[in-house]
Amino acid sequence: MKPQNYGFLAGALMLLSAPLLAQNPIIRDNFTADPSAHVFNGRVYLYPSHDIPAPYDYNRKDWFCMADYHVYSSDNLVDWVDHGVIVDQTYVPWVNTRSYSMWAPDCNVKDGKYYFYFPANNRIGLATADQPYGPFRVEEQPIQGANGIDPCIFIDDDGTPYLIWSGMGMQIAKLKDNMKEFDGPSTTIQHNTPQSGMKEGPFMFKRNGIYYFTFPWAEKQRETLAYCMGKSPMGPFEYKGKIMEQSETVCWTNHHSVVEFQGKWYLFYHHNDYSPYFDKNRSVCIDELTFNEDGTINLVKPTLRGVGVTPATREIQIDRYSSVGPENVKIDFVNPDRTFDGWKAIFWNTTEYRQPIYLTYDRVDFGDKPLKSVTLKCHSLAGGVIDLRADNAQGQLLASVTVPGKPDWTEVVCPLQASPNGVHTLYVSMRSGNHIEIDWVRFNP
Ligand code: FUB
Repeated sequence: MKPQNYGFLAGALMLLSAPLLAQNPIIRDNFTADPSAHVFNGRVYLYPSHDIPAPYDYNRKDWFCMADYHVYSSDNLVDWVDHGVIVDQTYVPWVNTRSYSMWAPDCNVKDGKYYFYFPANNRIGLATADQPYGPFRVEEQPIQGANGIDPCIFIDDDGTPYLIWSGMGMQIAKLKDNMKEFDGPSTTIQHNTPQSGMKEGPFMFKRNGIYYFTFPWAEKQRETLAYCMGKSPMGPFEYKGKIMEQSETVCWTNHHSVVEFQGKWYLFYHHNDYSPYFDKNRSVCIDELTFNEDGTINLVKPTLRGVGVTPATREIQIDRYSSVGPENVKIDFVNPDRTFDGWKAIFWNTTEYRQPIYLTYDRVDFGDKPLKSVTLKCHSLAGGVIDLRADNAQGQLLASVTVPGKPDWTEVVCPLQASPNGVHTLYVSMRSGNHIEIDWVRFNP
């Protein structure tokens, strides 16, 4: 079997792969960056790049290192299926098989065929498939004339395809129907920004007849996400502002895409959540994007909670909180040596209680049948009591869970006093104790 034929397994894997849970970051077992999201046949497909720690045969230990691409999909933005590897650096005849330079890709559909564009060695390659999850067949040659990185494939409502990439400036070229040759010369996208600063990662979308040309832009220390609006994909474009400010922590890059799904708009972006000390191992996040009447975009503030509704019967990772009391709740890795194990919420107190010591996690679906008990994965040397309420501090008390004093993590099961119907915020507070760590909370039927 030729290497590029491994993609034939991808479709079959769809049903076998274990779903991954939501919250930010959305993919919790691999580093994922440069997210390109699209809706195909009512399902969201995510084509990120895939950061890996540098292997022995790659000596740039401090740089981006990417050997292949996976595709993920979801029908609710909460559960993500990993369809496996669709393209690897060893499948591409013109790529140095140890260059680990498979940077930000994009994919789109035209006339029932899926076109996956990827950069490597400053050129842009193409792979095609009949399904969004593959198998993808890699073209023998890169796209002639496209020198650079970060391809975006935008298809206008009339079916005209445009390839946009970051080269000497932001470039755009109309493509022929074969999707691999320019239909006319490429041009630099005319747009204005208030000051200079490196730009890359172009992403174009259209809403209500307006074309949005969006890009990461390092006008200060780190990359922000910025946007321009225009009347044609070829420009000119007028700068309108930021979609996201630079990260508060040390992730130098950001990279994004924008998608409409089930009547809402979403921003996919990345941050180095699972790799706080090395910003080239990044993770994809999602937050909602909203527009004003005139089409301008409201600034998106990154959240831990992310998007989507979490079923109460799943392990609810309350460390991905939606709000937190002003002090006395800290978030830390469960195991700093294995960051994909995720985080824990630490409720702590010193001498006197400065109540309330709490956090909230919104959009929990309790369903329409009463739930019977709750399990807390927790750890406390001295023990204490955690209260779980619906909605807020005054809300219905669901359970007061006694956390035993123990040296190890334990799963405590406690009967529920009440079980609400439908979607509620979960309010979690420490009633007594001075240090209780919680990994997750799960309600049981
Ligand atoms: O992922 C490698 C590079 O980092 C991408 O090509 C850029 O957009 C930046 O995210």
